Amino acid sequence: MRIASARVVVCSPGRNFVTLKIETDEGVTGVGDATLNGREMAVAAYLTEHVIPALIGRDPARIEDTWQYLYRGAYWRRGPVTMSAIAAVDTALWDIKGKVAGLPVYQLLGGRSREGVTVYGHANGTSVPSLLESVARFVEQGYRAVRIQASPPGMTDIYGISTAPIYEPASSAIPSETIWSTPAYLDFIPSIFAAVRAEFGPSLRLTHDVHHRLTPIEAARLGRALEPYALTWLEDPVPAESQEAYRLIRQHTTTPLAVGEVFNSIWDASTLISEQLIDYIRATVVHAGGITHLRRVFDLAALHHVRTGSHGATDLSPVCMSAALHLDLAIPNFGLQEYMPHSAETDAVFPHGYRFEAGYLHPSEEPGLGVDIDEAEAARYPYRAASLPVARLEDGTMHNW
Ligand code: CS2
Ligand code: MG
Repeated sequence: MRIASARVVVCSPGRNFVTLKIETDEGVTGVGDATLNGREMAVAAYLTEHVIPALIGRDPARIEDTWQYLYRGAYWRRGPVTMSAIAAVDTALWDIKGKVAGLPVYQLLGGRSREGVTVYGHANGTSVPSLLESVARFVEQGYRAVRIQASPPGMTDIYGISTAPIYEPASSAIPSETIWSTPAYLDFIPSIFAAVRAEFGPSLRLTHDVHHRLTPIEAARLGRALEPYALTWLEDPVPAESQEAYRLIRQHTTTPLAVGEVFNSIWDASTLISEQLIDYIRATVVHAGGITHLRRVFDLAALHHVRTGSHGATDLSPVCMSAALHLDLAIPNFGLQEYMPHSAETDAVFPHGYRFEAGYLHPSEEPGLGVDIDEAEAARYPYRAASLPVARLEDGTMHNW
């Protein structure tokens, strides 16, 4: 069997998605997600100009060799654009291998290690009462874990808060600007945990996303203040280009830490994992080189008592979510999977067989990944330029969004 063709589909059913579809000379197809929020066309061009021509005629069964060929062969290693493009090819080849074998991909990865994939939903509010209502809606639906975010008094338009049914931070082509105040935030966040624990008790698993806004010593202070509320994790307290920065946070708090949604290779996380500076690694299939490479990251994590907590925001397509679920089901050190349901338009473009039940997601039992792209449906939603916002401090200094 040979790869006969491959094409990139860019569509925007509510938000932009980049999808690679590979077809073999025997008519077997596979899909891979290549979406990089706000930089979609860079990955689309990378695939079309530099990757697809080299795929034609290759044996689709040689997943590892193709991964190494694309990684080593680029000479310019790593980076989100390169690794998302490699991920899309890798994911599509696993899909094909599953279809050829007549098995769901998790069976090729060693089979089921658990009955279902525990997911967390995103509760948020502009105030503590509206946050409590939002948490209650998730609990009613059966969620066992929720992320909680609320706006500190006086701060509007901050990361993670939305009244829209489908949360989407990317909007205008030129980034919108938001204002950030660390003192207001640090003063406020412990109170939302106190309120949620008082209302919902100790067993609901809770997380919170700082979204890279703090310095290490500020993060240490927040982690310590949150210890009474027994978080499952505190996410991205500081940007992690400096992995060593986490040593300082770790010295001061027992609040578990989760990092990695912007990572694209094992090298981004090697110090964090091997020194056990984090508790959960949040890298994803689409941005971290596909199933093949993410499995390698997760295996390293397993050696150091680090569990997984893959990114699963709506800017990763149902193709990525399907792939993530097969991996989550198979690996020994699964922790928690983020899950934000997509819009009805997105679900129609990407017909998929995974399902939510009683707080768990279950991957499709169909051969392969159990997801596809309906290209006629996708064609109804052309690409629209949209960027993530930026953040400034109150005095105008650029900060991390
Ligand atoms: C986030 C994301 O889900 C998360 O944890 O940090 O929503 C992130 O902001 C987006 O994926 C950025 O595109
Ligand atoms: Mg996050």
